[in-house]
Amino acid sequence: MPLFRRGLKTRKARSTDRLPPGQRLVRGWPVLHEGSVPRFDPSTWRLRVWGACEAPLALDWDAFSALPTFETTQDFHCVTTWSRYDNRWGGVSVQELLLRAKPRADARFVLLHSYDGVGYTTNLALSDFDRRENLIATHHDGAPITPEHGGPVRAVVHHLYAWKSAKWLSGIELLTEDQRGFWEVRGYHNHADPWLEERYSYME
Ligand SMILES: Nc1nc2c(c(=O)[nH]1)N[C@H]1C(S)=C(S)[C@@H](COP(=O)(O)O)O[C@H]1N2
Ligand SMILES: [Mo]
Repeated sequence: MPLFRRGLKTRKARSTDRLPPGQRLVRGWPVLHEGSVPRFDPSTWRLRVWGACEAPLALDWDAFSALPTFETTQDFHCVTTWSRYDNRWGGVSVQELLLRAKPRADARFVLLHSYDGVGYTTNLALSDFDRRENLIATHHDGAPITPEHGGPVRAVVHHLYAWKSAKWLSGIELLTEDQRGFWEVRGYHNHADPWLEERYSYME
């Protein structure tokens, strides 16, 4: 039995509902990452999908750029407590790639790999990654994603804290067993749902 009748919900309550607990809204777009911004070389970059899949991929820039794209507007929540509303992302659907790579029936997890100097990785359940609104993004608010924001290609998984959205993406590894990524082995939560405030690993 709900404590309050639905009809009593105010407009203010509805907009507050958009901000996950412990977060604050920012107007700009902070830049956050470990290490320095890597140089992108279109002649050597590949987007690889490998591991527990039937048709591993190694797409070069031209092949990746030829894939169908879509746009979606989403909020972005960083575990350091800033949230940015209405990010208009453009890029390739994660599902578009997975359709081609054909994950095996026993694939249950993914580890995303970046081509930066720290070897950033982040892990997700395949069910969190394989969602229609997730992207391998190339555009933000209509413009190509800048290098400091992970351009030209980054992951975007908006329903989890933003550290799951790997910048400078070069690899998607399909796994049968979960394998913690860069922050997940350094005390951050394995799942990272901002609505449940899954910030740190001691909360697991
Ligand atoms: N390769 C890489 N990706 C990364 C990070 C990083 O350090 N390295 N930081 C993550 C974190 S903690 C956040 S909040 C977002 C920040 O994205 P932005 O800098 O575009 O706002 O990128 C995520 N992706
Ligand atoms: Mo973050």
